[in-house]
Formats: sequence, C-alpha cells, structure tokens
Amino acid sequence: MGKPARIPLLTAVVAVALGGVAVAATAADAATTLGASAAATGRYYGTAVAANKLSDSTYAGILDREFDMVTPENEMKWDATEPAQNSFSYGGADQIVSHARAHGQRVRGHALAWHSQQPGWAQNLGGTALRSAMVNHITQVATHYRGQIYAWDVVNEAFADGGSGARRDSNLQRTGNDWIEVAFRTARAADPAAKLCYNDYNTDGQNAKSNAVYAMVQDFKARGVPIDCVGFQSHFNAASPVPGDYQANLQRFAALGVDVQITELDIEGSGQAQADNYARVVRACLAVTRCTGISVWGIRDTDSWRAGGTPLLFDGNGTKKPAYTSTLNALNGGAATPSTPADPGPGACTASVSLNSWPGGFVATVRVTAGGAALTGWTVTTTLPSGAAVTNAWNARISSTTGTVRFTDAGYNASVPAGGSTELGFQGTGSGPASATCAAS
Ligand code: G2I
Repeated sequence: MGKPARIPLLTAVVAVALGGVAVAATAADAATTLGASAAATGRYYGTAVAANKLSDSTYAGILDREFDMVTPENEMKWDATEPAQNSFSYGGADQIVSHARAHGQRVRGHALAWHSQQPGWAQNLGGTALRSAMVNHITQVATHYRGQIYAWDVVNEAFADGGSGARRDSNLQRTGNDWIEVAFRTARAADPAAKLCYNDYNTDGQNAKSNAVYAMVQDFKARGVPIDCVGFQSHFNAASPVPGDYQANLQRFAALGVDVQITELDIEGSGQAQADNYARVVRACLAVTRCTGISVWGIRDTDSWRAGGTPLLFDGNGTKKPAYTSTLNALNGGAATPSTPADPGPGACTASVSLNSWPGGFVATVRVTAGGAALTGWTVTTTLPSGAAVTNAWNARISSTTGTVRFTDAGYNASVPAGGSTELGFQGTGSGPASATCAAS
C-alpha cells in the first residue's frame, strides 16, 4: 500500500515514445480522432471512464480510438479508495490507470477531498479527527499514484451555489477555513509532479461563485499555496447553458497564472443545437493559451449520469453524433492562441519552457510555436544541468536522458500551422532547464 510506482528509467522513456506513436501513428489520423486533433494544438481531449465498462468492447474501442486523457468517474473518490479508515482499496482505480498506461492515455485524478461520496466513517468524523483523516487520505492516495497522474482534482465543489460567494458548509469546511490549502500542500508533498487543481461547477461564467473561487486562487498564488490549475466542470443544459462569457471567464483565471481545464463536459440536447454548443466549448478553450484540455463526462449517452438528457458525443450504440463531428471540426480549426511569442520568421520556430520544480525534481512544459510558415516537423533541444536526468516524456521522442537532449515531434504533432503552437513535456530528477531552442525539421 502506498508504495510509489517507479519504473526503470529507460523503460519509461521507451514506453512513452511508443505510447505516443500508438495513439496516432500517422498525420492522416491526426485529423480524425478527438485526442489526436487536440494534441495537434498542444491540448488533450479526454473522458470520464467507469472501470466496470472496460470489458465492453464497443466502449473500450471508442475510448482507445478517440481519447488521450481519462478521469475515473467514481473509482478514485474517498468512498471507493478508503472504505474503512486507513484501509485502502484501489481495485477499480488501478484498473483504469493500467488501461490508460497501456493505451498511451494520461490520467486526471478525481477527487481527493470532497464533501460528497465520503465513506460512512468519514461522514461521522469532525474536527481534528476528520482533518487528520483527510490529510492521511490525500497522502496515501496521491502517493499510491505518484508519478502517474497528470492533474489531481485536489478539492472538489467547496463553494456554495447562489450569490453568497461563501464556502459550502460541510464537515470538511467545519474543520477550519484552511482545509483547502492544507489539502493542496499535502497533495504537493505526496506527488510533486502532478498538477494540482481546484474543480467546481456553476463557475463556468462570471458569477458570485466563480468570483469567490477566483479570489481564493488569487490569494493562494499570492501566499505561495501550491495550485496549478482550475477545473470547470461544464455540465450544461437548458437551465444552465454555455455562458456567453465562458471564454472570458477561462481567460481571467488563466491570467492568475494557473492552467484551466474543462473537466466534466456534457451538454443536454440533440442535433445541430447541441453540436453548436460543443463546438463553442472547443473554440473557447483553443482561444485561451493556458486551457490545456477538455474532458467529457462519459462516452455514450447511455453511459452518462444524465442519460435522459442525451448529453454526450456518441449515442447508445456508439455511433458518432453531430456533436462529435462539430467537436472534431472545431479542434481541427486550428490552434487559436491569442498571445504567441514574437514571430521568428518563415520556417522557424521558438520553444518556451515553463518549469514546475521541487527539491530533487521537476516537470517541464515546452511550448513550440511556429513562425510565419507552417512546420511539418520540429526538434527542440535543451541542455540539462549537470546531475539532471529525464525520467518520462510525452508528446515527443527523446534522444537521450541526460546532457544535451533533443525532443523530436511524435508524428501526430509534427504539423503546426503558421503562428500556431503545440506542447510537449518531460519529467526529471535534479534541476530542470531554463530554456530550449527549436528548429524545423
Ligand atoms: O454529479 C455529476 C458529477 C459532478 N461533479 C463531480 C463528479 O464526481 C460527479 O460525478 C458523478 C458520477 O458521474 C456519478 O456516477 O458523481 C455521482 C455521485 O455524486 C455518481 O453517482 C453515483 C451514484 O450516486 C451511486 O449511487 C452509484 O453507485 O454513481 C455510483 C456508481 O455508478
């Protein structure tokens, strides 16, 4: 229990390189699946997954063809992972993580601390006993999955609905207002490579609730509380449509210095109206540089927690709906990035590095931006500080793990339109590099 899953260095690198190619082997595939099309813009397109459906071949077939990020729908929640206090059960969650690894998909962890879906024993705790139980839970679960999670929903749905802008009342909230920052600090200590997100619903446009979340993120950034991303669940229906200021709201959060992600997208409806709304969500994300990806909350309408609203991209038979086609077309519409670095000239490209570091390790995210001409292939070169080594990389093939390292496009992300960009990343031990150069190839 709780042993960090570490795989030998070279195996990890080779597996990642092969995984990237397996997801989308040719440039032709890039335009025809959601994951590959999103990857061409440096983003992901994911879905919630239920472990007990992985044996359904229609379900698994669509999952592995279309999606490059998975979120366990219920299997990583507190009631599932710690049914009795300090006794952990990872069966369903491990099944999903292994499936993802085998198919080159990354994983969003959901959710470490939440007022809902708590095991009975936790529901009955309060005060310091509950606070300690929460810290232990986060430490154990995040350590079990250390190095295998792209982003954790560390805290889920902690703000009240309506106009109060207050925290939601819950047993966790009653342990003290600092429970959220304690949760984030605990998660960072347990898995320093995972991006740590706050996730909520009814925060998709600007309103009292999203303003309250915004103020919390701003405060966390000012005080150095570790937070890397904000998740916008985006459960839409007639009563709660895609807000007119959706993109502006994502953008204002991004401007605080966090990534933003659409984490649980579903839109009730059918036909062209539903298709148009799905495309709007893609366009909003593509227009925000730090919107790193979109996940839908299930695959087929019949897999949805709101099945009656037919809110997903595939019908009950697994057939693509108009919403699927409009999503794919919008993803292929290009990487509209409002703030690209200065144009380096025709045929050239630039690479910008952003580092998430901790004592002894780092994750580097490298954005490759094309100049005045489209790229058909690229190579990013960086020199690691002495003692540093790459342990894991994604969206690129790598030439070596130490010293001067070349990251070459993974095939599916070789083409970058003029002025467009794509992202690769790598994790390592030691200190990360401050900069990198890019060359067209
Ligand atoms: O409620 C929709 C989502 C809102 N944001 C957080 C998400 O975690 C949440 O997901 C849903 C799941 O999609 C449902 O599948 O969370 C529900 C519970 O809050 C999940 O429902 C539960 C049922 O309540 C249980 O009775 C059932 O055993 O799903 C379980 C597994 O099917």
